[in-house]
Amino acid sequence: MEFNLKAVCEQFVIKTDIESYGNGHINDTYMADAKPQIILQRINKNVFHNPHEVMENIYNVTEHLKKKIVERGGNPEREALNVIKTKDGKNYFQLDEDNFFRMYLFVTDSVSYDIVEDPIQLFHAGTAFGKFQNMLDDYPTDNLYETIVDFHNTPERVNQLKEAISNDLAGKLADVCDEVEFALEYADYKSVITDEIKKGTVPVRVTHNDTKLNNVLFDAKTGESVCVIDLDTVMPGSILYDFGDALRFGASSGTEDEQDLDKIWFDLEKFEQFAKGFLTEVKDCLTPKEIELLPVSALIMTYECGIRFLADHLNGDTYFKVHRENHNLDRARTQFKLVKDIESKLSEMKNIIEKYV
Ligand code: ADP
Ligand code: GN1
Ligand code: MG
Repeated sequence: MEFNLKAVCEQFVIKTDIESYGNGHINDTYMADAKPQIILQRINKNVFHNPHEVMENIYNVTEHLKKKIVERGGNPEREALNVIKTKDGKNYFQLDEDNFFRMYLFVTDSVSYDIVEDPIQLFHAGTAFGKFQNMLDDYPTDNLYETIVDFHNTPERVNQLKEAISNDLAGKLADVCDEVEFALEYADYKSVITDEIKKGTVPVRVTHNDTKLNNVLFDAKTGESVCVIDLDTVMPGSILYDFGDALRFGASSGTEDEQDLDKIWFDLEKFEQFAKGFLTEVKDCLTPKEIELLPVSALIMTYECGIRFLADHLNGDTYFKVHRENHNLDRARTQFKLVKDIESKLSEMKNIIEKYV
């Protein structure tokens, strides 16, 4: 569907032409070199059924973050997302029943990465997500809508995969028997985090829940992290989700959709850099169970993402954006390769964690 984006920008009192931008899998993102530079996004209504609630969360969380950043002597226009309101004073513009747009200040002189070029970037990403966690430590969990129910409920994700297998909507099941077999074999890990949450040994905190490397912006000159973005899934969750998910993407030796699996392994140097940055910020607030589960959280989050990609492949690619045939299948395969490799490195990961807690 084509949109008159110029007219959409005018709703936010910005007169500009605008171009596609970034590599997110969910929303449609555009950037304009206007004054000020801005990001426009069409919120994915298929994924976020209630954009109003998403934007209320984001507005309240970013206001909270900006106060903290000012108290710490930082620059709130660069270190937090800044929601630009519409001419009617709203946090988003609703074009019609299905199409919701929001605008942010573009974080100036920033870049995001789809693959780690230098492990030090992961140290900076770890610091960014650790600081983000700290700044939201006193944000009340009951002040947040659950924008995607059961987002990191891995047992529920396994149920969704089983449903996709039995429906075989896209008729692809016969071609992915090996992947399905792997997914079902590794389902033994599915409840490791959720069981501890139920017991209360892993506390529910305000977490980001989508700590992919390209959801951190880095300073184009210094290479240090500037701002954590993509706040659609900020919800009550576990710190293990944020730790594990960041490593799933950041500590891989290759891109998420690499087709040559010989190029994919879990890089312990990258793991160590992220752990160092993250734990320097949060180690004092972790419970013993959280510390114990840090290594396996990388396995579980990678497994969960792998089965989500596989389920979407079987369902006919209705959730994640795809840019080629079998794109979700390629992504599932890299995740499963990583799961196996992480499993063989868990004891080394434990030793690394011990250095930083
Ligand atoms: P998605 O949910 O689709 O992943 P994101 O919010 O992560 O969407 O945005 C996609 C990409 O756009 C990011 O990875 C980043 O490169 C860029 N981006 C998003 N917001 C900003 C911003 N405020 N300033 C600079 N770049 C941004
Ligand atoms: C999506 O939006 P993006 O591209 O940052 C997804 C994450 C997945 C990730 C896999 C809301 O993240 O959960 O881990 O793709 N976000 C949502 O790359 O589903
Ligand atoms: Mg993103």
